[in-house]
Amino acid sequence: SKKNNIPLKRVVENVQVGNKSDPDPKHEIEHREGSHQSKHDPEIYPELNTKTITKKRIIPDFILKKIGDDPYVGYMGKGILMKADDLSKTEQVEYKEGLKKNDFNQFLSDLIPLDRKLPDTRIDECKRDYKISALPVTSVIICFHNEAWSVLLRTVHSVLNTSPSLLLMEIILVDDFSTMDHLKKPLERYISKLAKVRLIRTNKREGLMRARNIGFELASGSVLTFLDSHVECFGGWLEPLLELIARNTTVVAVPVIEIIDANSFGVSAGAEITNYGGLNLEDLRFTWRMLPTAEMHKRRANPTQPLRSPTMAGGLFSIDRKYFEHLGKYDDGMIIWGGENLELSFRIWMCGGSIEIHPCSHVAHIFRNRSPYDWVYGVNTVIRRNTVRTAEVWLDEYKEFYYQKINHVLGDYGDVSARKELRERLKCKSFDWYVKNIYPDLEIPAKAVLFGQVKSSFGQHCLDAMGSNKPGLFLCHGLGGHQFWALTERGLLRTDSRRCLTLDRDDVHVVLQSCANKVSRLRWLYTDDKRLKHEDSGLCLEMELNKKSVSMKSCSSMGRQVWLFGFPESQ
Ligand code: LR7
Ligand code: MN
Repeated sequence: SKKNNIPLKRVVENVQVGNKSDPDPKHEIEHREGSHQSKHDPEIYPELNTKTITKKRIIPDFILKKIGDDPYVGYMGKGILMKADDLSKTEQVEYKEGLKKNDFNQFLSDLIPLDRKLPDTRIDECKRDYKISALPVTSVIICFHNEAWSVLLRTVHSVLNTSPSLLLMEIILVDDFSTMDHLKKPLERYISKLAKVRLIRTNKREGLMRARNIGFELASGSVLTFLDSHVECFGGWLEPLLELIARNTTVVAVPVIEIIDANSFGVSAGAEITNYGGLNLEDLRFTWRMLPTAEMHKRRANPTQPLRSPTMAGGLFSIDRKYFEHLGKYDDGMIIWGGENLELSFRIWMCGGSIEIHPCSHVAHIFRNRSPYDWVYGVNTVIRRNTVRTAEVWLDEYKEFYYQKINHVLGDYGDVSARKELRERLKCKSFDWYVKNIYPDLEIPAKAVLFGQVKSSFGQHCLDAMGSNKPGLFLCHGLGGHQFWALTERGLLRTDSRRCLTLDRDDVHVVLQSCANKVSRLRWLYTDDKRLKHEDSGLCLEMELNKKSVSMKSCSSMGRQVWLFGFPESQ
């Protein structure tokens, strides 16, 4: 491992002090692959001289201006705000291609050294010596599908550079059937020079759950540390996680997840825990929850204390290897992406373990709005399958919230009997126990008197939350989701557990607002003649002639004010 660190240090020096033959080292770097390394250590990086992967990158002038006196682009996690207009025509083509392929700014990432430094933002109490010899050794497992070169290798180098070598058994890269050329031979050649880094490939697209299980099979460290393929670790991230597990092997240890901005590649860095893992019962999706200010203040009395979290985001955590196996690894009936993070979270808590976020451990992750890769079966089918598997095995009676929302269209979710047996065998507690003991703040959606879609009496169109706060009309699809509405006992018309239908202050436009707002403005009456009457204003919901929008009008006998509640069978 020392071997790894020496040339890497030089990379920074190289970029900092420059190469004598190049008067302006910042202006021209051979990049993408951190290839400046080859100049200094052809023994270790001979392949970087080959044509396949060496590519000259010229740093655009406007970026040079922006970095000023910094030794290189992205130094200390600093971001660069940029847009296509800042670039030359040819650069624009690359920039746009990079965005399209990755949904992050690959063009900029390619200009940032693979071993850029990040600041140390930890609170002082975290900066202590750890008793390395008393900590377990970890295998780091990173699975990826079609990841960008500079992003993947920055992840690898960051792990190598920030982990005490005595604690790092190996890094196992699991290539989940990528198709990109740079991930073939070039990657093999590159990592063959890095001690401790191994690469295994799946024979078909497995999805991240099975790919991680494959990584587990190969791992020999006593702890497994899973990471996404686009992260950067802060110094000191690993020791606190391993220490938690050293004390208790049923603790699943999670770092504070910082943000790498998908466009500027700036790394935000905090010191404290500001968020923890939550859950939306109706969508059965992971959500971030803010730690209340009072809680944050309380934590300052003992700032290095880990925070127990009801769920985890899923991407970054350490777990004892034997415990992971005992718990049943990942559900191998799950595919591609989604759902496994909650499934594992429930499993850990309900079967006797715990999830703890350590405030001294920080890892940054590229957050993006969309995953650009091929979902093989379609994104909705994939997520629904994994989520239904989770609900069937772990949610007990609480699964009804989700099932109601998807109109009980469960789709093909495969066979879950082995997972149910696992739950029996481990004598896990009920979901109700989990809610009451681990997640008492969980928002339980208000009971509905009527629910389903809200369909115009003219037949085709349904009230649709449109994924925004301005609902409109859309062709009915019968799958719930944005077309799910529930009229509660108190007369609130909600689309999810938080957002309710109400009128804008102008009393004309229909909007979604927090269900916690003043209740008199939120109340609706579903009349005997099937009108939706807003109590406060006395107005009725009416379909516009364009059949795309709704607005509030004086109540009348017009058919455009008649709405049918429920799901297709009952309409
Ligand atoms: O078919 C696939 N095969 C893969 O190997 C699909 C994905 N992957 C890899 C992919 O290359 C990446 O490394 O799996 C990883 C996760 O996929 P992302 O990064 O596209 O998605 P994400 O960051 O939104 O993923 C979050 O939710 C997922 C649900 O299945 C997983 O739990 C991810 O690990 C999780 N990531 C995090 O928790 C990081 C923190 C961000 C948050 C929230
Ligand atoms: Mn990710």
